[in-house]
Amino acid sequence: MKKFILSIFMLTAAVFLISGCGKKEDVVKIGVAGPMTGDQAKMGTDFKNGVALAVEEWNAKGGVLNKKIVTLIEDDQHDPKQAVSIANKLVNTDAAGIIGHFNSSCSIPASDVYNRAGIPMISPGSTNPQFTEKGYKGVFRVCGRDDQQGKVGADFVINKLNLKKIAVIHDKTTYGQGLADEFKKFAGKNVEVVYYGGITLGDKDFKTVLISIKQKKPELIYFGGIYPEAGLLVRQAKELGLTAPFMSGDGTIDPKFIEIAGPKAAEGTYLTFSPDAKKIPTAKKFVDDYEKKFGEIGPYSIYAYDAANIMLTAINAANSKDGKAIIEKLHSLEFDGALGKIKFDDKGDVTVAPYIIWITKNGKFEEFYKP
Ligand code: ABU
Repeated sequence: MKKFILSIFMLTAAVFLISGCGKKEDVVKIGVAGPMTGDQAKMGTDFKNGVALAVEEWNAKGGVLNKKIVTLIEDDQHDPKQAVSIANKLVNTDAAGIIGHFNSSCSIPASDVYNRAGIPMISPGSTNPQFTEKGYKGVFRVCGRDDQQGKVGADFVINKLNLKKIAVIHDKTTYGQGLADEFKKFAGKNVEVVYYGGITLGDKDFKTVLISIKQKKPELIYFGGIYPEAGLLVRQAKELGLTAPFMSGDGTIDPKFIEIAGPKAAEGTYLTFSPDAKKIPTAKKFVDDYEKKFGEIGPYSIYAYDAANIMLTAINAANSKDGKAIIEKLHSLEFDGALGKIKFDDKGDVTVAPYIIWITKNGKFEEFYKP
């Protein structure tokens, strides 16, 4: 009997070893986190595609640290609690770095988890200033900040449109309210804010708020929030006969905004975002390759692509999967991105973050004014 049990044990051990199940996977894992499902899924998909293209290019050249790179895609559903839950999941999977999240309301609480685990994160699109103000060494973003884009928007309203009365709405999120407050802080010095208030994320009917705004006769309505709500606000404002132009930030620059608002209502709306990636000479190869593979680039596709390349370059330079070594390289190196040269400051913000004014014309976003 003893002999029989011993043979079974040896046979099981042999099968286990031959199948490789006992070995630790010899790959470098990169976590990709964002809203992969739900009404902001377009942004998550842009992230996923941008990172996939960068990883495919690295793997074609042999990967990093002589290992294949694999991505671990996680969906935070733009919900802060879900973001913390997937952050905990990712730190337990031996990920060397994280590309994400999109929403500042997710990136900020998730950064507590990654920081505790010593894993670097680069957000392609979280613009709330608080994200990099916690003093975490491993937190980076390749986009600008809302104190920068809020000021650019306010200067445009004051100095170019010469307006005197505005309404400010936000979606009560970290990003939406934060951006609206930054805009109001700068604009409110020269312009009367005749309405200030929040709407609820996910609501579909904003007519009560818009009727109150109409009575105050503002010359512009500013919105801090994302395209699903922005599109509905613009459509319903038009239905109510509001003629004041609409302005918002980077959270609305997606074709979905025009689709939801309808091209007629969206005509003439302003927003702040960085310059058109399609006009940046260093981005040409990225744009061609991305569009061949996935179709039209999204606003944050190139940011995700650069974030992934930067993370992999830092891993390669550190010659290690150790978080501390990678973070050191992220702070010290200058990177050649599709967006151009990228260097992080001590906080993890990019040293150059240009914001410009865009306008919607004939159902498309166009660059309008460069400060
Ligand atoms: N920056 C656009 C929206 C993402 C966020 O910061 O919440």
